[in-house]
Amino acid sequence: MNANQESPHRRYNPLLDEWVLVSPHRFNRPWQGQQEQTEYPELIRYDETCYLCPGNTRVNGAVNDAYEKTFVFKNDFSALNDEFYSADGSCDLFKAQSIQGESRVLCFSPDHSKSMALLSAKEIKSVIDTWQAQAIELGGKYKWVQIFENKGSVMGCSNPHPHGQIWAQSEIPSIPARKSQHLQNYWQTHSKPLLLDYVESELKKDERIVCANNYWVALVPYWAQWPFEVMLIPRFDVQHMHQLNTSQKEALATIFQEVAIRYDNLFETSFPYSMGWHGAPFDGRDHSEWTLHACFFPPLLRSATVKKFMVGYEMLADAQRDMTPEQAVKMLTAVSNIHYTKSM
Ligand code: H2U
Repeated sequence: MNANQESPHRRYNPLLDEWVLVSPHRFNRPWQGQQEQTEYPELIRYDETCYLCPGNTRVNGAVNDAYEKTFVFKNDFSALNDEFYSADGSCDLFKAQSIQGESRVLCFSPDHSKSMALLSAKEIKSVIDTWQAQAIELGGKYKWVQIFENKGSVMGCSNPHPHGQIWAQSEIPSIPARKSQHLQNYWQTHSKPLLLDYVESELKKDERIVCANNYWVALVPYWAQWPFEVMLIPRFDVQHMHQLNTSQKEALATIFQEVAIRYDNLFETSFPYSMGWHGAPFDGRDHSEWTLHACFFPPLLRSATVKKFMVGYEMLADAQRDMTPEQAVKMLTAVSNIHYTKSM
């Protein structure tokens, strides 16, 4: 039987109790399908037609502050609000639930031409400070605060101005709820947070580390589904964003910037991704099993224009990837940690 590193195999994701099919030999298959537009950084620092630039008027007529660092506003098209839905579907087959919440938009910088990869570590630290303040405020009202960023039109981002979103809600969403359950199961057996054990083992193996500092590790998880998926995991015990101290936030800003720069350098493009934070729910309970962490899910596969599609087998069976996470790490560590537009 042919058994080698290139052979198809499945890898288990203990956070979500699911498998990913790895088929490294498929990476060189020909591609005659859809090509994405290449996105380069925006050139103008202020765009009078942008809904997110300082001082500009948004779609609904509200005027943005003349902000100098970050700016948060209530999403004019909020997915969540404080109304109550009278749910009459309460049987097994037709279950509905009322949900309350708030959706906010967070502009990372007044400079329209920037992205996380182009902001300084100090400017990224201001974003982290804002994430903290939002988590404290919204976590006081809702059980779940989802901080995320969609970057690039291929990820559904509606505007190139550097921004992310914060959705807070009364019910814990499905993915974090599953994660919570599996973190709890691990805690009950091992009396240690799963992700702290995981990051320690990854540091020892040193096969999937993109970069690391005293407080944080960026790695392509063993069970990554997206070609260049990255997790940012702390090397210390922390459950919530708002618990990070100044040194931990400064170190986070530095490593976040390095991940974003390496992403952009990979195909010399403004690298699209969806990124978000997972931490313990705000339900007043002890959540020692949780470790705050960020997940980056970038869609690009083999160039700035060819993306991975999660279709067919992925929709019906399991996620599947062609190159291995180890090959992805080799590519991410081979590129410079200085942004390609600055080294030209
Ligand atoms: P995305 O780029 O990830 O779609 O986020 C931008 C959000 O900004 C989007 O959810 C909101 C949209 O509803 N928005 C406003 O609230 N007001 C506006 O004037 C434009 C966009």
